[in-house]
Amino acid sequence: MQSTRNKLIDYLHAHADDFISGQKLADELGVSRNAIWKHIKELEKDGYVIEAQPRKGYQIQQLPDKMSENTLKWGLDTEWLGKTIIHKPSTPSTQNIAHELAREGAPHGTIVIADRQTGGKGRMNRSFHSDSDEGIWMSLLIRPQILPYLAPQLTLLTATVLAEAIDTMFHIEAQIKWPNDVLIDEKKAAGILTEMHAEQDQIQYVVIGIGINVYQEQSDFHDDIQDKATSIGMHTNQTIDKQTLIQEILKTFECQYEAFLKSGFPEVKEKWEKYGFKIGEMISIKTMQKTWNATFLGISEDGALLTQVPGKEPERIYSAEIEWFT
Ligand code: BTX
Repeated sequence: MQSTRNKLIDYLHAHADDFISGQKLADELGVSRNAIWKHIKELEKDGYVIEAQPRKGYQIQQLPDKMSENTLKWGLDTEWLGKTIIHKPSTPSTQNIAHELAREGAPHGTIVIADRQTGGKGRMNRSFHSDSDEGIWMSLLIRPQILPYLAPQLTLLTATVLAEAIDTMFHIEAQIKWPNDVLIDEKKAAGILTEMHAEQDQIQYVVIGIGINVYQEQSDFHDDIQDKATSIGMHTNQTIDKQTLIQEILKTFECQYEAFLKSGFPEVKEKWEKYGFKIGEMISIKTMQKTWNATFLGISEDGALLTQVPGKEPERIYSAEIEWFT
């Protein structure tokens, strides 16, 4: 259920060109005029700029600079993704909160987002630097009706969503390093961590963690990633509004996810390969058992890395680290 406050923001936003009388707002929202006045005062405390004119009513002028559940929802053009948003100024990891919420039964499409994380997680217990508010750190909780073995395809889908959103909004050519790194100019601008809770043949839920470097300068990155990390801001002169970027990502994700459920992986594969990095080139593949070199052919119709050692049959790799020869 939407709170009165959210309804008020939505209503003022939808009528941002007009002044709306207190009486009209009270009628629309089914509360007293006095309650409307109190909510307006609360919104102003949160940084909303609302003009109030005698006899004309209220008009919203400006959103607060700082991110909140409300500002994220304002203008979010999705059907189900982000209808519930949990925003934290600081937290160890949005993944942890999303898992907790999922276990408590939070709905499909819930988003957890933090200004900064003190214990950002990467894959295989690696850490993901996200201890400043210069990036986007969020987790999407979804409950897909697909078989568990297909879940890795969601990581590939998310990577195409990020590459496409960056491309659409900033005309930056992003690329994807299999399976989950989004690169700009061969350096990592975003990472994805997909975690799943499932039984043999049924997914309970999936949490997709997305970390995007947005405003950092090169010197802002920790020493260990100085030569391999980059941010969107380093590649555009455009002013970047984090909230608009988040909304674009959510909208694109929802759209591609729906298409994926309807038509399966082929469309995702096609998009992924459009952004795929070093397709057709030699790569070094490392698994727990061995390291070898092969040509990177693309991804298979189930999302595996498709490689070929010269003179041998193409091979599908489902889990490995890869390196490129420069
Ligand atoms: P990954 O294991 O592919 O990448 C982690 C590796 O990336 C690190 O070992 C380091 O070398 C490098 N790295 C660390 N921080 C950054 C950074 N800010 N930019 C570029 N490279 C970096 C990628 O894992 C998965 C990242 C998911 C992060 C999101 S943020 C929201 C959610 N919450 C959370 O704790 N994790 C996810």
